[in-house]
Amino acid sequence: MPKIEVGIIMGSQSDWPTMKEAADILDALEVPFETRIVSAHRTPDRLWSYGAEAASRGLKAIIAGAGGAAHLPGMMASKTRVPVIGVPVQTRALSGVDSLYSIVQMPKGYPVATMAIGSAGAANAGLMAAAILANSDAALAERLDAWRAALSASIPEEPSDD
Ligand code: RP5
Repeated sequence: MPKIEVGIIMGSQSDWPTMKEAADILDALEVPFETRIVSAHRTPDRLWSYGAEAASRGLKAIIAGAGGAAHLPGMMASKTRVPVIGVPVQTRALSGVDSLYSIVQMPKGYPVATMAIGSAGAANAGLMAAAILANSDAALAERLDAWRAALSASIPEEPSDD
């Protein structure tokens, strides 16, 4: 069984289409991960136990996505020293600016590494988690370097009409 070192958590099933972008990146980089629905408001006890056990279970990074009054990443950061990467999920009412502001303005002492709103933010969260793990995993560092080089090589030098 591969060791799970990244947790992807989200406030609701409705966040999964966004958070799947993080999962897809981790799959591509062969980083084992787990996924859980953990809501700050609807399942606070689940949030607390996930945070309490995260470090002792060997998690090295937690990607936390939520929308609206998005307290999940910040509350998780208050409960564990495992780095928390926050993903503001885009909302219908306020386009995700509500999620962003809820996640980014943490008080001094409890950081959340906050990504962009929506799917780009979720994909970048996967890359950020992989980069954290790559500091102590040479094979993963090579895969991440190759992934970045391939992205760079896919960008044409000139625009086209096609
Ligand atoms: C948040 O409320 C979730 O993270 C989700 O983005 C938002 C809406 O949740 P649902 O009403 O779709 O379950 O807690």
